[in-house]
Amino acid sequence: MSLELHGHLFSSYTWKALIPLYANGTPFEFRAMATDRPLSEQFAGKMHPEGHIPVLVDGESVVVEATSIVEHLAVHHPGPAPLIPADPADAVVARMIDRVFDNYVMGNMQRVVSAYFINRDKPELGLRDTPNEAEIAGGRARLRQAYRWLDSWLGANTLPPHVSLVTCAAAPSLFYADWVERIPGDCPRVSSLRAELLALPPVKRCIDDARPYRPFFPLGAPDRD
Ligand SMILES: N[C@@H](CCC(=O)N[C@@H](CS)C(=O)NCC(=O)O)C(=O)O
Repeated sequence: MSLELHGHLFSSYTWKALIPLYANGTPFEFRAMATDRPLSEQFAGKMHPEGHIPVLVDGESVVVEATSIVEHLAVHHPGPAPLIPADPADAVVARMIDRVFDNYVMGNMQRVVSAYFINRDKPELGLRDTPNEAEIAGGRARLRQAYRWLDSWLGANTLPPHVSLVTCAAAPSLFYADWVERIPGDCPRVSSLRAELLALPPVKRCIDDARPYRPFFPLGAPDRD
C-alpha cells in the first residue's frame, strides 16, 4: 500500500511527520507543495479543514494533523522507534507534552512569524512592509513563559526515549522557536533538550534538507544550527 506525505521541507509541522518516517525507515513518497500558489488550491490544502500541511495519504486513508499522523504511523507502520510509549500512563504524559509543544512553543513561534506576513493564511501574498510589533512582542513573551514551564517540568519528569511523539513535536518547535526568541540562560534543560534533539539523525536530516529554504525565513535565519 502506497504512503505519501504532502508537505514542505521548510515547514515545522511537516518535520513533525517526517521525523517518525525517517526514524522507522518507513518507505514513503514526499509530495512537495508549491509555494507560489495558494495551499488551498493544492491537494493537501483541500484535504485539511483549514488548508494546512502536512497531510498523509495511506492507501484509501487521508490523515490530517501532525499528531494524528504520528499516531497513525505508530499503529499502521510500527518500527524500532517507540513513537507512543507502551505504558498507557506514560502515553498520557507523552500526549500532554505533545500538546504543550504544539500549543505554546510551535503556536507562539508561528504567531511571531505570522506577524511578518500580509495574511497569515495566505503566505503566498508575501510580507508586510512593517511587521506587527504587538504580535511579535506577545508571541515572544509567551515563548519565554513556555520555556520556563518546560524547564521546570523537565527538572521533575523524564521524557520517553527518542524517537517518540514528544521528539516529533519538540524538535521542530524548539528548532524554530529558538530562532524567534532564544532560549534564555536560566532554562538550561530546554537548551540541552534542543541540542540533543538536533543531533538525532532523523532530525538532522530534516534540518539539512531545509537548509536551501533558510533565506525565506521572514525574521532572517541566524547563522547557526
Ligand atoms: N494543526 C496543524 C497545523 C499545521 C500547520 O500549521 N501547518 C503550516 C505549515 S508549518 C501550514 O500549513 N501553513 C500554511 C497555511 O496556513 O496556509 C497540524 O498539527 O498539522
